[in-house]
Amino acid sequence: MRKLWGRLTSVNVQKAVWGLDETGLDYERIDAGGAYGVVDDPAYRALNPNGLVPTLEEDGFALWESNAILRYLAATSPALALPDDPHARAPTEQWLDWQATSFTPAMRDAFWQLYRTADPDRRLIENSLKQGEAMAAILDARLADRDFVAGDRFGIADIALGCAAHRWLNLPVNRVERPALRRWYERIAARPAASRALGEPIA
Ligand SMILES: N[C@@H](CCC(=O)N[C@@H](CS)C(=O)NCC(=O)O)C(=O)O
Repeated sequence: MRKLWGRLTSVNVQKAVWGLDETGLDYERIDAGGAYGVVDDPAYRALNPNGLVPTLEEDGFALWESNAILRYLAATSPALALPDDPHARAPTEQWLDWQATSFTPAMRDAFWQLYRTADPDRRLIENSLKQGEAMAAILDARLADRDFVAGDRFGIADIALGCAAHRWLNLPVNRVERPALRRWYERIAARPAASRALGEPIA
């Protein structure tokens, strides 16, 4: 049986859940991480030495890193298949990396200070929100004249960035309104396969 390890309040687990739900594959999700623990058990560390979630496990095959899981699902499931042509495929790779290295790190301090810190540091929050706005402006501009982040159909870049946008748009702060980003988010969030991933509070 295919297993996905990870609590649904993790944005990285949400990406894997959404991806799996788009494929229609059967899987069992097992709560792990945060208050659920599990991630320090030797058996879990043998699957994922980082002690982080998510981890996908399939008959002796274990895969961690949420965007690697999305790429794997795209490689193995027609529903999420990427184009073979390098030019057609490259934007997906680019936007996946941008999510992981730019957009999500920009908002990380704001999220941690607002949700995971007893005595939040306003300066860290403000600085992080400023960086997050810069990233949101880039994504909004990208979406001004297109329905999906990469290519002409829904794909794994929309999943990765959709989960990041879900967090960004639900932070309890004032944001600049980004109409194209908002329209895209609402369109992809309405997909049936998004409901489990995006149905939980963000923390
Ligand atoms: N780059 C990794 C990051 C994984 C990660 O940081 N996961 C967090 C949750 S979002 C985690 O496991 N935190 C510890 C915990 O939940 O116990 C990925 O994309 O999968």
